[in-house]
Amino acid sequence: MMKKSILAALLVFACVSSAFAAVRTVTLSVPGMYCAVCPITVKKALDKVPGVSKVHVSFEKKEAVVTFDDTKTSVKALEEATFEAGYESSLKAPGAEGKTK
Ligand SMILES: [Cu+2]
Repeated sequence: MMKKSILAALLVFACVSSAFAAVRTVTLSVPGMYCAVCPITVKKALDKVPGVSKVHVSFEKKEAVVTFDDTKTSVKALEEATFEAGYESSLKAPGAEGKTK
């Protein structure tokens, strides 16, 4: 009886922790892109990061929308990847969208 409840508790814990291990989508601001080839370089750099499943880079918006598994990589690793490729990037704060310059 006791053992079973411990097992049940472990199972619940496993479910909870896998719920935290979520696929996240973040928007990175990449202000250093100045021509149409830049987004391709940025996309390639982000695609190479393990755990990244989807990358969409917009030259017009100067941003990269990245979908990744946060158990395999982090926003910091993504920023480092673009930096390695020659572009500084930073996480766009939610709500910064549509902000006038
Ligand atoms: Cu360029």
